[in-house]
Amino acid sequence: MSTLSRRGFLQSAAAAVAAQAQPRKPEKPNIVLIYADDVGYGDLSCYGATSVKTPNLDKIAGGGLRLTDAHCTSATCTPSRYSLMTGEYAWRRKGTGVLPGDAAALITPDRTTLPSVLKKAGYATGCVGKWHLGLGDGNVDWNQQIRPGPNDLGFDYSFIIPATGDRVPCVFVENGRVFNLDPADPITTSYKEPFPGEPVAREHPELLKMRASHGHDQALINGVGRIGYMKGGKSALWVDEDIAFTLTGKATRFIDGHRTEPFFLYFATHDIHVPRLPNSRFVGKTKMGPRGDAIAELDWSVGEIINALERNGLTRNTLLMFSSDNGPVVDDGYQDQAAEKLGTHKPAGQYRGGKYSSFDGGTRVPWMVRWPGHVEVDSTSDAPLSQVDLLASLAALTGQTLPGEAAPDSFNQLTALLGQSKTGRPYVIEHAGTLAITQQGWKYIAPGKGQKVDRFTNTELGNDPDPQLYNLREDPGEKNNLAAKEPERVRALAALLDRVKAEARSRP
Ligand code: NG6
Ligand code: CA
Repeated sequence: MSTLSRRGFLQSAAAAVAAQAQPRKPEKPNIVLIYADDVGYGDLSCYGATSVKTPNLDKIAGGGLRLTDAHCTSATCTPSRYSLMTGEYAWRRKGTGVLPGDAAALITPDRTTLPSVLKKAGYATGCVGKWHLGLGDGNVDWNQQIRPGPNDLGFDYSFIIPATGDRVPCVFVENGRVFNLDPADPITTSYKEPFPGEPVAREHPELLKMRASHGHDQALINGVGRIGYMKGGKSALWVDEDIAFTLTGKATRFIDGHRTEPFFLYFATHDIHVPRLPNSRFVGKTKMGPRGDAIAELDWSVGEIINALERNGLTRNTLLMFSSDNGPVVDDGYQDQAAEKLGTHKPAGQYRGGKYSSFDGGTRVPWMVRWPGHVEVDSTSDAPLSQVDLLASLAALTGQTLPGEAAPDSFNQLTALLGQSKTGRPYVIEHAGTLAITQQGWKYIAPGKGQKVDRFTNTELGNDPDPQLYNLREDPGEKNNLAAKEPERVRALAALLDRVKAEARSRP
């Protein structure tokens, strides 16, 4: 028995003695979900990376479960987050692609959401970090209370990046109000036209500390070109190099402030999305340049969360999870030497493709789960799991029944999530340019239009006008298309996919 599993065994034995002494209370562990941005399956040392060390992330894995066939629902941010929050595949709805920073709220306040379910169960709910699910009614005024937003969808507290680090407005919003805004310097944004007198990145390359490799040539803020234009709000602008500190501080403060009641914290980091500008404390921590150093910064943030739980005596009673919103990308639009300095590092591990791709690298992401005494230490599971299942699984954990129309694609996979069952969901649907479905190790990618390799990011997208079929157990790298040899399997998987598409709900 390893030291870790022995400790786990002793802890469970102690818990069993305590359970005999007292009547069992309903289980309401605190729930912390650390949701990173663009972290690939191979980016953490606990998933095989050697060019970067992630001791804090490895601590979650060592103290719990490492899932090896876990997927976000889409190969980009907005649709994955939409599914996480609503338990519905984003591709069922129009307008769920990568959103601009001035987009209206995608999720309406009448919907059942992950935080609303936990709030109903008596949890204090907090959202810190990247949102990217739209805000307001489509005509957002950054100088007023902004609604709807996270606080209308079940979060008691929110401190967010409205969209992404590379999209305007480059300000935080706390409980619907721009953080540190000077009312005398109001904010206006536009995704169409520049504002006269405001610097534009494509006109002032000499002012840039990091140049774009594609796009990112509009508003010039903190020496970085962004997507979209903005004016005003000078006192509220974030400093990219401090984002991790600001967000981590808000997240740990939320934990400190709620130590005496059950809480749910959704901590959505900016790392390791572009622009990658880690704090000077992390610059040079790896040989991979800003992308590797951003992983080191992410690991520091995770360590701070672990410490906050520890110092409040909450480690044992907290279900702590880590995952990512889509697969990895190397060059995502800035000249940050991510490709040049990659060396032997494999961001998607043995899988093909990455962010934007229908190949497994697009959605197969790290997912670790730690809950001392409930999840076996230092364990792994290849149970197929999708982030769309989190809503129904946590509803089950907190003893709730979902209304019929809620979370239409979310399966209760609580036992798989805790490593108690290795079965997992019966099939997994992956969404990028086209849809793919995996069942018992066989993956079908529906015919897809468009380029095979993205000319900006150099990602293999998995698009092919012909159907593709891969045996992931023998060919995890999706190199050998068996569709022509196995027409029956292609037909069966395509039919299953069509059925799920045709129904408005797939939840059993
Ligand atoms: C792309 C951006 C990319 C990133 C992505 C969204 C360009 C050229 N590329 O359009 O940098 O922002 O959108 O990423 O602008 S996500 O993780 O939020 O989905
Ligand atoms: Ca992302």
